[in-house]
Amino acid sequence: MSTTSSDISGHTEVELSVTGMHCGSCVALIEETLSRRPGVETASVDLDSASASVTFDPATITLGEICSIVAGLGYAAEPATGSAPALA
Ligand SMILES: [Cu+2]
Repeated sequence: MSTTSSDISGHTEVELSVTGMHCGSCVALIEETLSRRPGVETASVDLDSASASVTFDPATITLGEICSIVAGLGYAAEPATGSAPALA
């Protein structure tokens, strides 16, 4: 994945763009749900920029699963395109 980067420990950090959040409760829900999942090291959600930074172990959980977890909470998540300009 071009939007992920791995360090030598095997952990991967990805920036997600998350839509559908309206308040701090949304942020907390996503952060808590993600960070409880095995394989997720850290999950940091930013409401203002509608983005999430997630560090995970790709041997345990995949980027697709992370997006599905967020979708299951009622939001939409997709890898942020670091190189291409967003449509906003
Ligand atoms: Cu909310």
